[in-house]
Amino acid sequence: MAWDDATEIVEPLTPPLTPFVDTLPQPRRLLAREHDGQLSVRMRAGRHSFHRDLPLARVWGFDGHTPGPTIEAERGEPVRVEWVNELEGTLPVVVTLAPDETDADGVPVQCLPGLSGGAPDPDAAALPGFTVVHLHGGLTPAPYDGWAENIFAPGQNAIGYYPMDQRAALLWYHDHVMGVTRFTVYAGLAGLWIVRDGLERELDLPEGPPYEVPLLLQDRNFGEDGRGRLTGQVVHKTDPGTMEAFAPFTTVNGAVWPVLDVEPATYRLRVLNGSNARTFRLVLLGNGRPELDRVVQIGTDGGLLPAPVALPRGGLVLAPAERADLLVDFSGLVSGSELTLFNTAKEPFDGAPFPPDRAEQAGDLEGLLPYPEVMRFRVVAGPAQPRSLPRQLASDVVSPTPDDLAAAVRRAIVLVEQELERAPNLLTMRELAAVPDDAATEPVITMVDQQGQTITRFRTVACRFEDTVTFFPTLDRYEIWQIINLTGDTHPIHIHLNPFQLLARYPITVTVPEGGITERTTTATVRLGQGGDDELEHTIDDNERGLKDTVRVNPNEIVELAVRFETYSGRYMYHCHILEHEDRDMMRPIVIMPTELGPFMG
Ligand SMILES: [Cu+2]
Repeated sequence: MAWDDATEIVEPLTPPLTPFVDTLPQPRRLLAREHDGQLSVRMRAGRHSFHRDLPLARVWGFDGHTPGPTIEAERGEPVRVEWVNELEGTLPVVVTLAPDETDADGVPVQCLPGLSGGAPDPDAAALPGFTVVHLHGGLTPAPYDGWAENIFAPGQNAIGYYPMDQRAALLWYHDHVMGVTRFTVYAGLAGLWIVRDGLERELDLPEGPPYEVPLLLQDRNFGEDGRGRLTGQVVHKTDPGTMEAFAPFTTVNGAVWPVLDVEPATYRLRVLNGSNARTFRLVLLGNGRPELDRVVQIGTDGGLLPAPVALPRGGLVLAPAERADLLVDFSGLVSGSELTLFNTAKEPFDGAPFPPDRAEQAGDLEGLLPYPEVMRFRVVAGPAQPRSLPRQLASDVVSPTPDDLAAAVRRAIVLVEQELERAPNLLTMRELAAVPDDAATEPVITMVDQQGQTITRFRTVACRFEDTVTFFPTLDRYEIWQIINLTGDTHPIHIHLNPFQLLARYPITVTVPEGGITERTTTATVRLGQGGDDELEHTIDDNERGLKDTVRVNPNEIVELAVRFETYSGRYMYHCHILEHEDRDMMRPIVIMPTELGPFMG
């Protein structure tokens, strides 16, 4: 990887808010066991302080707060939640499409607060509080999984039943309503959910405050009054060149650039990227130097890794919905020491590297990263408590056997961006079916090897969410999914129900002829092998060698994964977790069926 030409010095913006003055908020803990597994969570409008110097913002939140309470459950102890929809009024977010990509000074409008000349979207302004709650990472029966079209209006209450027959892990719950998830989650409808179990407790890891700290990262933007002062009004802004909202201010647990006082001890950080679209690459700096050696990663989306791993050299990459379970050793630091987390990922994220030792200067207006600050840790006096690290963590991450994989059903999915006239580009996930050699009269995706020999031809069998289901996985049987990225950006693909394991990332070069992507067809050549100008490594990181439920599919790349749907049959979804993509239209249904019903299916 070359980092030299990846950076250029830009004149940074002066932050309109002072960083590292607000204390990191800690969401209320809601322990299911203390309520016999019967919880009631009210979705309500509320007022929220994103920063001490901002007026209170109108938000929607679980229990009226953003983030909502952190629900903690025990493996094997089912939790029943009554999701009470008491959302009053209309969407507390001003949604706007700015008329230009940059302001008069050439600054991208997404780096700036305010509407940048855009009008408030009247449909969004009139949107009532429709919701359907999804527990991301939950092994949840289909009726309770939060199917995007099963919508509850204000005054209507949903019951969620979560068996919790699953490994300890950090999950999260959030709204999933069809077509507007990017607004409802942005308005505040998200919270963390921690599953605990005995296997994890045997390792004696920090549990609960003060040494276990959940960190929910989300970027947010705010309105501006006529005199250029921030109003605190939450703003979702896109522009003609960017369909995603990349907001300039990073919040952690709902506070912009907060600070956490830590003792010289080992802390367990449970990190989730809950942003709509922004990918973070986190680098910890002390006195301007990377301190990544203080951090080890012990868990990922689906819980503990087999063994602790070091963070990637360039920093910890978390795309929307990805999680990391980290142990950070603050011991040996004198009182008053400060360590700061920075984000070095430019947007739209495509995997491009950035030197970690320059993280403090990672601000990049072109890269829609005006302020690289994330949060600060300030060491206070306390007993030094270094913690010895277990060498082995999870022994229950079982990989599929060669026999499992040989018998697996293989599926192929392609990520495409279709240019439309007079409308923003449409991103879709298209399901493919192999065509026999002699039947290639229709538009196809041709996969060729490095010598140019054709391996497979694929026709497109489904494009939009409403298209008929083509994936009917058999319960308890391994499947191999290949996700082929024809776009220029990284997409975090999330599959509901069971977590999966990555098998490979393959570099590819993609050729799409003019007009090759139409409403219903896809024409492209996908050649295996790395292109000359492609600098990505296309490897599986050590911290991805566990159970994942969301995987980054980079440009010029195929991700191959093994998934086995277990326990529950029924209708679920898989989708891109960039919420602007999921809403339009990177989401597809899957229907999981028991083997015995196979003979009776049409
Ligand atoms: Cu996407």
